[in-house]
Amino acid sequence: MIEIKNDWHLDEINALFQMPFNDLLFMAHSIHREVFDPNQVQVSSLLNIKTGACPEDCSYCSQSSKYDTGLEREKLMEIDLVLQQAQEAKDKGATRFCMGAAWRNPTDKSLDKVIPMIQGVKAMGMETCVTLGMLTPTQADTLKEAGLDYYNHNIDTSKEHYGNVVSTRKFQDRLDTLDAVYNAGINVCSGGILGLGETQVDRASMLQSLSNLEAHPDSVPINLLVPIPGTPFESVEPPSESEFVRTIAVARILMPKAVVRLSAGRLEMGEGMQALCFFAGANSIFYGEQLLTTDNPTAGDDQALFQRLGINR
Ligand code: SAM
Ligand code: DTB
Ligand code: SF4
Repeated sequence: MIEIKNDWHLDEINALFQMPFNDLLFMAHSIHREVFDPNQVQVSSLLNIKTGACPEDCSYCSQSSKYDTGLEREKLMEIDLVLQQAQEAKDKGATRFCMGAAWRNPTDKSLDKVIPMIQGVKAMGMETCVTLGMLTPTQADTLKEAGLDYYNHNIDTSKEHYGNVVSTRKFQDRLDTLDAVYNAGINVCSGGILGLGETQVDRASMLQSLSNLEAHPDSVPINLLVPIPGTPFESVEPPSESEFVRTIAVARILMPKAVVRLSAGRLEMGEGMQALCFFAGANSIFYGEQLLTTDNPTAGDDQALFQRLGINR
């Protein structure tokens, strides 16, 4: 019987991180197998519907107005173009379409423009996800009424390290939006980034915050920082490969029923590392040539990878 716990202690999580690698992977994979088909990986496609000029100062992000990253700002995309891209993603095999906007929070007026995009994508038969920044409870209810399936809002790192990464909002602001999304009845997608100069204890603390939410997130993206020239974190030392895989394994153990997404950073990962992540409990990826502003493996490369590993979508 798989036990779902919402009261993980930091010591327990640190102890998981300290286990011998093979023991940790065996434990995580055993849980993974009990809950999921171990050979199935869900695929989501991403589209940035509003690029750049974001007022927040997230030290990892290409879209913050505070750093000169050479990114050209663009207005909110026209709906026809969004739906065309969604159709292309569907034709390539994506089952969920996630639309992102470089906003601190949406205004009610801008939210009104996103709603027909959600409805249009849903009408194509794909699951819908958006990531638009902070939401009020009323805005979350509006999105639920529009039929939104998932809202992505990452806590990014530990509450202790948060102030070293972002200064324009508080960790608690992120939790408040997650509460609003959960209370509206929308599936919660929340995870973080490795490679922000955090310690292993920060990684444990980040996973503790996620696993001790009122309910575990339905989806937990684990991103490897894509270093962006011009941002304060452009040359931060990345975590070792085994440390990244460990984090996936611990996420799987703490949140057995969550879909753990091996998210940004896969272009830097070889076949072996991605295979280990899938073994450790990752069962979703971003699929398609582009993440938000950076590149991702091509759909063809991922199809070939899945074929070599015997993975189905
Ligand atoms: N502006 C909204 C927000 O921050 O909530 C939504 C879009 S934002 C780009 C979505 C998430 O992408 C961030 O929370 C962060 O976890 C991730 N992200 C952004 N830049 C990244 C990078 N360079 N490498 C890895 N993940 C990144
Ligand atoms: C998430 O956890 N990762 C995605 C998605 N949610 C929105 C974003 C990754 C962004 C990588 C850097 C870029 O392309 O700008
Ligand atoms: Fe803005 Fe989101 Fe980038 Fe932060 S992560 S700067 S909120 S687009």
